[in-house]
Amino acid sequence: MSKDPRVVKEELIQIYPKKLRQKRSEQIVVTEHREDGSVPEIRANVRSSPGIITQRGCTYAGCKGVVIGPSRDILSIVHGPIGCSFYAWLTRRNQTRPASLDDPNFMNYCLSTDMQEENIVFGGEKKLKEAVREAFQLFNPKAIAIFSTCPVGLIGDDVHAVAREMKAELGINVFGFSCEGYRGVSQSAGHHIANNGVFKHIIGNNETPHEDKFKINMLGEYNIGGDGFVLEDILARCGIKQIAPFSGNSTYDTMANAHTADLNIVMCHRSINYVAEMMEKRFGIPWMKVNFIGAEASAKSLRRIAEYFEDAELKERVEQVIAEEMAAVEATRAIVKARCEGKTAMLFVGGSRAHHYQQLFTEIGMKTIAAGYEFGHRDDYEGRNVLPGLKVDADSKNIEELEVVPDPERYRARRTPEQIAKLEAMSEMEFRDYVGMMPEMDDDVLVIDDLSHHETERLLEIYKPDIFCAGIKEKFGVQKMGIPCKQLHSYDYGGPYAGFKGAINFFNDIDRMVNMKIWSYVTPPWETAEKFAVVAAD
Ligand code: CFM
Repeated sequence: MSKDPRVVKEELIQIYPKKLRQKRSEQIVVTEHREDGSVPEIRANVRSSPGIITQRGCTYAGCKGVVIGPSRDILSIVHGPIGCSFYAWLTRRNQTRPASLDDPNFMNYCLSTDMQEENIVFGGEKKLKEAVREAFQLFNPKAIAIFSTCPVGLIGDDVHAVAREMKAELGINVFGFSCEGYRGVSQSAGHHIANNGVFKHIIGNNETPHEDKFKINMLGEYNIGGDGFVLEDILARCGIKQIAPFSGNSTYDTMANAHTADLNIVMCHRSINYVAEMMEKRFGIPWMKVNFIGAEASAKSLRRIAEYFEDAELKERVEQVIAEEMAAVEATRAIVKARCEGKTAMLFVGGSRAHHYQQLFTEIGMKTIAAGYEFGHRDDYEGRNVLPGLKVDADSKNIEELEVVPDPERYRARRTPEQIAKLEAMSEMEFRDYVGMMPEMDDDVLVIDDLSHHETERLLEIYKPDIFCAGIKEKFGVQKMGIPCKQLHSYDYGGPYAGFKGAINFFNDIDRMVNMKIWSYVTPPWETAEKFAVVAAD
């Protein structure tokens, strides 16, 4: 059948009932750069349709698993049935490195109130209080975070009241999250709820000063497979002090101290842009989007940071680090590119990686032929310039928007509007902006929001890409069709993939996957269905 993306789009959705067909038709677009500089409008951040088999996760996953979970000394208690805790236990590869063996690290634990029918009927607040007291006695943490699961919202337990009471009783920071799984349409709502909590209950609580000249926070970096370790090393060698990572390899104190930095750099826009915005309003810290996925992208991001600080010595050191790292990158890239050039990739990941990883494929000559987010919003696809025109629907209204005003004592504009304008004019450095995925893609490529399983199968059959990037839920279904599937959430137990050393790892891993002969020996299940039927009948 035709591989024309417009024809394929119709093919993907023709099986659906009329109403769903219309909806999916708005969630699937073909890229184009229009004369006025715009890209096509996509429908995103709306509910998944029942029965469609989405890749998405829930709001609780976005709050507990993604944003707060990676902070090693905040003790997480899940208020809900045991399954919610068990299935979130050690399932994301956010690594952490305590300074010593005596330092608290709760990441391996799985704490739950283990709600039973009795608690559903008579309420679970008493059980939650007992759990908080018990956890405090056992672990003596600085902070305890309480996460609500679906039944908590349904029966109306007030986790915030419990948190306030326990905070007063125990004398440590205790805070709760109304992040019931159903609260939003996806993980994305959980990110927003977590951002609000981090801002309200953590940032600004630690006034430790730092003498360093160049102080930044790294937002939206979760240290999957050790990515954060690679970036910490690069920044340190450049002489840039990272006050707080949000939240890979972080602690309560580092995040509480974040307001002392002079710049926020944002890796994953989707999961943490709210914190960046709120910190600018309250403390006067500007933010800019960076990307450390891809060697060239990493070099560009480092140069942007150096330009922001307008320091000749820093710029020199940054150039030195880039030069040191690039030699090894180029050596591997030349070998891998010769073997991978012209091959094709599809990327369907959460909210950032489907964009960022296109860069790594481009660097080895591979072409992205379809991409999409599980839960990205229109600004992640089209750029933040669409934000003023976005309609806020009932599902988004469900999530609190914090009113943020300048802190009367601690607000200090790190740069004047004139300095910002000058920096923006000097290079392509933009503040408070994210251009989005589509403007950086080639024309005539399929972009699909909240890809369904049916669409995945049809895409694979029609295009037969050399590699499909997604998660564990998709992986084995895809590989049974004879196509290697790279997990871009967990990295298939590999990585790190960030920065320069990460790029080398990625190039080598992709080379192995796309050039492995074994895939050509796999017969897709539908071609063997008859054979199986005969065997079964015998
Ligand atoms: Fe940001 Fe992430 Fe992502 Fe994300 Fe995620 Fe993740 Fe992801 Mo999985 S924070 S949006 S909610 S970059 S866990 S580290 S890989 S879906 S693309």
